[in-house]
Amino acid sequence: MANDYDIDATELLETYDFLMKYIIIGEAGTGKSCLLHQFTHNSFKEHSQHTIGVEFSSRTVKLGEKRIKLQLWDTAGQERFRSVTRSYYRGAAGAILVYDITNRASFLNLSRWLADARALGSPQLVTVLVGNKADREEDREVEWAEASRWAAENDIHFLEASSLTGDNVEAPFLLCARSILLAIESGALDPEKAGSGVSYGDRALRRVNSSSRLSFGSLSGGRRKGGVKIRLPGGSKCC
Ligand SMILES: Nc1nc2c(ncn2[C@@H]2O[C@H](COP(=O)(O)OP(=O)(O)O)[C@@H](O)[C@H]2O)c(=O)[nH]1
Ligand SMILES: [Mg+2]
Repeated sequence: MANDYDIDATELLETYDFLMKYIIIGEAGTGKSCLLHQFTHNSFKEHSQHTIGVEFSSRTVKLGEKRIKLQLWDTAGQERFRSVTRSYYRGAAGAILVYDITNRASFLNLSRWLADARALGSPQLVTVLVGNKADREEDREVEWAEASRWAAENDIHFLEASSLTGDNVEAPFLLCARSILLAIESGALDPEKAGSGVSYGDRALRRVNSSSRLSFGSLSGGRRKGGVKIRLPGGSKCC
């Protein structure tokens, strides 16, 4: 409680328009954790260990004028964790489905992963297929055209990436967010509906009251352009 009004500039920058839940799925060893690490830290994760159950991270991205906070759930690909990881699929808005272009078995199992995600995720789940380890062209076992065809047949997006070099690592996350935003704009997805995997962010301060150490003046001096709506405890807004 003591920190309830401790709102600082960092927290202000953390405000967003939408919060979207993503799951990262696919066989063990395909590079899911490395992909995520490259996306959130801009570096290759050396000595990546098998993920135990589920690990969480997040990153806020900007699409046009919208700030979107991505909640990223990295799941273990191993069979023995399946019942644990599946429970995190619930209500996901986006799925990053990863296979390894140098491992044909990881590609052949994709249907199972996709079926699980579709069964448990949001009804409007947006899936992006990522053929990872594109830097290992000489060891390729899955042709781009074959994967692209499979993705089209299953109505999902597709691209190849390398968590090692960072090539195309941001693209699947942004592509997914863009599709979800389009679904919201077209009315197909309602963020206020439970289980949609998306919620509205509060691009303003939630915990402002008379004892707040942050004055409205420091808001207008901040980096954000345009008016900032502040939700007061009573539910009324001011700008
Ligand atoms: N060459 C190459 N190796 C990768 C890439 N991504 C991951 N790896 C390696 O693949 C192995 C498994 O990676 P990890 O992220 O733990 O896989 P996960 O089980 O799917 O989370 C590790 O040895 C990584 O160093 C990549 O893009 N290129
Ligand atoms: Mg992992």
